[in-house]
Amino acid sequence: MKNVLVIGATGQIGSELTMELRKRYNGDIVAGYIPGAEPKGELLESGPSEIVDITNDQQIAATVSKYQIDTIYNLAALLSAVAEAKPQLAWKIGMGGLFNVLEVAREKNCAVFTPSSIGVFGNNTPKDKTPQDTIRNPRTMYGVTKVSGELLSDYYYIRFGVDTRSVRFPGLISYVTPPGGGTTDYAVDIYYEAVKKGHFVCPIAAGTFMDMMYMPDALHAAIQIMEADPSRLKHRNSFNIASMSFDPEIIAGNIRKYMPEFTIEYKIDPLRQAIADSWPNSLDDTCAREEWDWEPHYTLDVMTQDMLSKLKTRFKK
Ligand code: AKB
Repeated sequence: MKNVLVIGATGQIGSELTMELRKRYNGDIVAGYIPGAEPKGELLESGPSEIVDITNDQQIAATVSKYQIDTIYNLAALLSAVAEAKPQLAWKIGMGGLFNVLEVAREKNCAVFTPSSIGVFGNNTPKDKTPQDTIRNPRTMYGVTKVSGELLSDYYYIRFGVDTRSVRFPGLISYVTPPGGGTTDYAVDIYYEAVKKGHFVCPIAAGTFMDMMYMPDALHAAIQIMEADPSRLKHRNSFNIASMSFDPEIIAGNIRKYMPEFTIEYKIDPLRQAIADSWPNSLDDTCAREEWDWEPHYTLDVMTQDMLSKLKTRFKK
């Protein structure tokens, strides 16, 4: 039996990860949410939910005690572009929140998963096949909180033995819950606009390559890393994982394979473009493959077919 608390359960990753964990484990999988972002439908009906504001350590501790939680998935965060608009809040949630989670985990003996991101890298990091262990010098608040979070999570493991583990997510693409305020969001929006309007105004320039991943692979990674044999892990916070790397022209071309009438134009968002330019073109995920058998399953082409078919059904096109 496994009892899991997912903090941020109604967000882009949380809404799908909570359901996946409920399918996999027969304990209590608690959907932690903040007022205004209540779970709905199947997420609400298929298991317990509790108000858990990550900035409130009492709420985290009370929920962990009530359900005898053994694993916390800490998914609360502001994404990169929003974090630049609200850096103080990004720090409060990203670092203050993580500190609260780690303290509760230390006291109540929980394992902790906190996603990191390609955002930990910066302009001085090698751009292609970025290695696992390399320069992490981001110039965004999002990146600063993610690097600091990796260091703090490793500290809690080394100093207190808290079982902290993490992966560096690339841009995540899904048709279920839209992301909010990320730099890689264009790669989700492009599918919605293709289906709704047949046309997309892209905020990221042609030729800008970033790592991306289809959500089923990301969910699989988040679960597999927590189930990995600890004796094989040389790294913990955090592993490079990779699936596909493309620029806007490549994804648009792939959509055109199934919707020949689809068109794209460019209207660059300078903030998002600067962030994208500071991130790697592609990551080297050898350590994840060697230490816990990470392997992605979705290609760009398979993802495009699935995204278009699911969104066409939803929007009845
Ligand atoms: C973002 O664009 O902010 C996120 C990320 C890559 O971490 N999707």
